[in-house]
Amino acid sequence: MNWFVNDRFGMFVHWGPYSLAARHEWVKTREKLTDAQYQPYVDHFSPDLYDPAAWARTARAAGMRYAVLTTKHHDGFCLWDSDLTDYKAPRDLVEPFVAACRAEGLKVGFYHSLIDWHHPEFPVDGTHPLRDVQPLPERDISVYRRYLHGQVRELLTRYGTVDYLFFDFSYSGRSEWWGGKGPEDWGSKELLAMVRELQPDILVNDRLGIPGDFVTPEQYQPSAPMPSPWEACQTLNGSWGYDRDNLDYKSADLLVKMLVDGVSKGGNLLLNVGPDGRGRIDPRATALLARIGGWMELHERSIRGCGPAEYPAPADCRYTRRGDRLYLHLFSWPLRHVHLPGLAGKVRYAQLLNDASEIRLVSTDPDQQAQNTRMGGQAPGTLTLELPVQRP
Ligand code: FUL
Repeated sequence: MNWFVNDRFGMFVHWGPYSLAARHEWVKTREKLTDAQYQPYVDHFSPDLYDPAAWARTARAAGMRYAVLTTKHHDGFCLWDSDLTDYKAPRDLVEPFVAACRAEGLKVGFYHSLIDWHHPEFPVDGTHPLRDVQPLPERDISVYRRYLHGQVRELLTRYGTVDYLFFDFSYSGRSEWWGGKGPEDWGSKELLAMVRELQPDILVNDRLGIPGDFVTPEQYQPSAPMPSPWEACQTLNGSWGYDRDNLDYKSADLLVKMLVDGVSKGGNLLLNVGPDGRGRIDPRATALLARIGGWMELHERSIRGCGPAEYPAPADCRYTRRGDRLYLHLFSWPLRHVHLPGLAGKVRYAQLLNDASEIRLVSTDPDQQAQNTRMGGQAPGTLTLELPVQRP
């Protein structure tokens, strides 16, 4: 867990034939496409601009310290040269990804879909593109289960150390629509045991339907610290796969706030990019990551190795803490003063992180503070900071 809770920030990469459709990675099932209708994207998946070194540099410059690639998404298409299927990229795309991550000092992560809309023995459920085709011959999930285990074995024995594995996903509740697939269907216990045997130090997520090393809130920020290590995965624009006409991008400001918010509650952020069909990360995404990187350059110390603080943060603020350093993040900039309950007498020195300039402590004396009406009669024990005239 050490690297994971220290690094805090990683890059998720969703990439595959759906990137050519360019309208969300679930396109095959959303539009109920048959294999034949999906095949043009497979046939034309020939990413001539694939440059994983550039991806890794982009991640590193954004302040990310690990990267997670979709080895296979729900469409079943494999990005590596699997011996177990021909439904795969014309060359191994995973190997150069791993090499590029290592060269940039990024930890290596694989995403691997449990769901497979291509495998002939994967049962048709409510999420399957063929859900309305009747009748379909019975399917035998034990055949698929063997295939799944075999492919995970390939991934964990061919590329040296793999630091992280994101399985996706088991169903809970709403079982009629989801088909109720879970741990027995995937052979989760055996699969996890094999993973741990092949890669003893690997971190595995919770989506096998049995406990893993960390939990994975998806596209939301938990409202409070969670009992186990966690990582929120978030999109830039609501889609994981390249979604050309979706212009609904989050701002860099919001993305930084999401990172800070997560760390203040003891969590990581896995932020997604969806490269296009040629292998390039969309310039709109690159620009956002560069802006996050600019912030990280100056504020990394308030993220890396940090976690929650025991003090209640004032409205629209977050604390992150590492040892005896407390970092206060102001999500909106108040007029000149910020009041910090419970901190009077506890802070020796305060400074702005971006330029190391001193922040004056207005009063650290609890008695004096209680009478200080100029500061709006703050509760005893409140520390008041005097902020710069202008937001830096
Ligand atoms: C979900 C998947 O269905 C999405 O396509 C995406 O991969 C996300 C990270 O997990 O469950």
